[in-house]
Amino acid sequence: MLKKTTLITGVCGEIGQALLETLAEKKEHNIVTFDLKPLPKAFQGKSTHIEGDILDESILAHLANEYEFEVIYHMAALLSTTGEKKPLLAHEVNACGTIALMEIASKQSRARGERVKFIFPSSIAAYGLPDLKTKTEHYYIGEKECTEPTTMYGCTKLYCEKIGNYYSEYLLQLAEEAPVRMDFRSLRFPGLISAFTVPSGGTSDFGPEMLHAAAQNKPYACFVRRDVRIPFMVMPDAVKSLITLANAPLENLSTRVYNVTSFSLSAEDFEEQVQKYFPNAEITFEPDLKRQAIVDSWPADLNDDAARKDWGWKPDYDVTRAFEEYLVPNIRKRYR
Ligand code: AKB
Repeated sequence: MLKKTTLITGVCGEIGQALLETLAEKKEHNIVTFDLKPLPKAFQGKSTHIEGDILDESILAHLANEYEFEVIYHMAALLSTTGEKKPLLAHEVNACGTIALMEIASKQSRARGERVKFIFPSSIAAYGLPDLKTKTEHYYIGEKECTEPTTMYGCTKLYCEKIGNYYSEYLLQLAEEAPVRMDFRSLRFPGLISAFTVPSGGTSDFGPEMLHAAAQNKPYACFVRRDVRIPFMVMPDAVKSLITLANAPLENLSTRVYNVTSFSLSAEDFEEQVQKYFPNAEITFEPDLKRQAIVDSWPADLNDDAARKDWGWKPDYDVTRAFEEYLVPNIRKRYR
């Protein structure tokens, strides 16, 4: 018999692991997880795990035939730095893989007459500011401004936002009777910081890398200039935002793509926070001009008014609470 299910793709990534932990605790869902890698030991038993490639049609057919999805959290993606090293693969995974999954959500929505929710993490990489002057002048970027991404990762995120909107509002618009369509909802995330995992392949990674290195007494050479500024958020708030958006009544949503953020820090501010808790940290700044240029094209901060107004978004962690109560104690424990 088909079981009503929540699917998490890319579960072995940073957001995927944190999301599985929270959803499994709630015990409200039959959870299926999907990733190229096996589920880490600590998570075994929390979900039915399927190991495979998002581009493998036979695995996708198996998922579609075996389960009735209520919610799909589609976290699988190549991040911005990896995407610049392998742009075609990033396009395949991030764009083609996402559309293949949207097809499943769409077909199941039509077959059951119920809108399958498709929750998609987008990113500040969907923005592209042409120069530092514009970055300073357009400080709190709104969803509709400056969407000229400079990376394959950013292009695929922006593109999938558009396709998600298309699948939710217009797919089969010429059919005699309007079909029941999937329900796409997306969050444009800032740089995310977890106490339990270290990112890889992203360009906002300089923040979390600096902190995790300091906690291990390792020297760290930061790959961006001191003055580079982007918004950040800690992982519990990222998970909270995904679940709150997924549970929000559709009639409250004025858009399908929302900015969310918590605090904005320059690389130097980040260093200051790290030094406050790890005074012996050895941090130097050795900018990599190419990765630097990517971060320069991202906004200094985000305007998340729409999320606050439509579905009550409010981060639990400002910068002080983030370091004092979540990051530092958990990271200290981790490397003790
Ligand atoms: C990356 O750096 O690629 C990601 C992001 C900001 O979306 N962390």
